[in-house]
Amino acid sequence: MKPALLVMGNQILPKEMEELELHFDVIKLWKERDPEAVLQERKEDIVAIASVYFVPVSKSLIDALPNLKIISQFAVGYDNIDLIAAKERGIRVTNTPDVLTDDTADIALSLLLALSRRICEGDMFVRVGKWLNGAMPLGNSLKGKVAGIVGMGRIGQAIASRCTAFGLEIVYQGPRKKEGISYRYEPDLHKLAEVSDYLILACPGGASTHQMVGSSVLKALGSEGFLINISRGSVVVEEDLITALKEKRIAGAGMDVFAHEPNVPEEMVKMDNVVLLPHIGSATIETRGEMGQLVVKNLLAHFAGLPLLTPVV
Ligand code: 8YV
Repeated sequence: MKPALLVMGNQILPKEMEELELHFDVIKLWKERDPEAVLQERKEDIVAIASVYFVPVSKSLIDALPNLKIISQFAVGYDNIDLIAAKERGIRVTNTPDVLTDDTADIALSLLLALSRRICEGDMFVRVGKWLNGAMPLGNSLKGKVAGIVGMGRIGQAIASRCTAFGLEIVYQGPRKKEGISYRYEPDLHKLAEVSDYLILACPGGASTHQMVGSSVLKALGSEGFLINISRGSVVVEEDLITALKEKRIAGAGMDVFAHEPNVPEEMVKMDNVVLLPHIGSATIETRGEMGQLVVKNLLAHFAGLPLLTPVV
């Protein structure tokens, strides 16, 4: 009998899903009409979870599955998983780092360019025929501007090297100065915002960064500053951002992530000083395939008694 694997959301591509089905009795929870009943019925069999960032793997779910051994997350971020509860039970957790770094950094730069050079606005300007009546407003050049990067991990570093290529100066913030990184470190988020033309959030989600960017940080960023978020919606106080944008206390925002995805605040949708994306940092065929491969390989390694490829705990 194949071991039972609970898949929480519909993001793994067909090829990797087929591989999972070859080795596991796959329960596709998002397809079930009564997920609670399925969990109740299968709770003793489930030994593994393949999780997605937008469905919580809570303590109560972990506690409800007495034979759970591993949670293989289809994402680099794992703030949806109760790690303490997993650790307590000796349940292993894996994620999908590295393979999505470049694509996610590319999305940060796409937002940065779209904002500074008014790309979305320009596209609309042509489509609706406004060009026939004259030129559109000017954008801002990047050369010599400061990118303040919050979180100098793998993705932060990839964003920094791209920004450097565009002539931006880099300053970064995080819990500590990083060994071997020569960019200027600014431990204070407010001070970082003050010196930044573009404040780019590339930190992990979770308790340590929860609502870290609110009205006072946005005030420090100032009326010429742009906010870019490719990390987690939970890092920003969305109401404060809406107010700052409405009152033009910041110049604009580029958002790939939101507090209550897939819901985007209606007020934001109506604004023209924002660029909004549907959480597509890792959304390429190549990267989603590699992420799926890591999910499969971590699960197979675990059940073969081999070391995990990308363990979190
Ligand atoms: C999602 C992400 O994983 O990796 C992360 O932490 O936020 C994204 O790459 C992706 O949308 C797949 O769920």
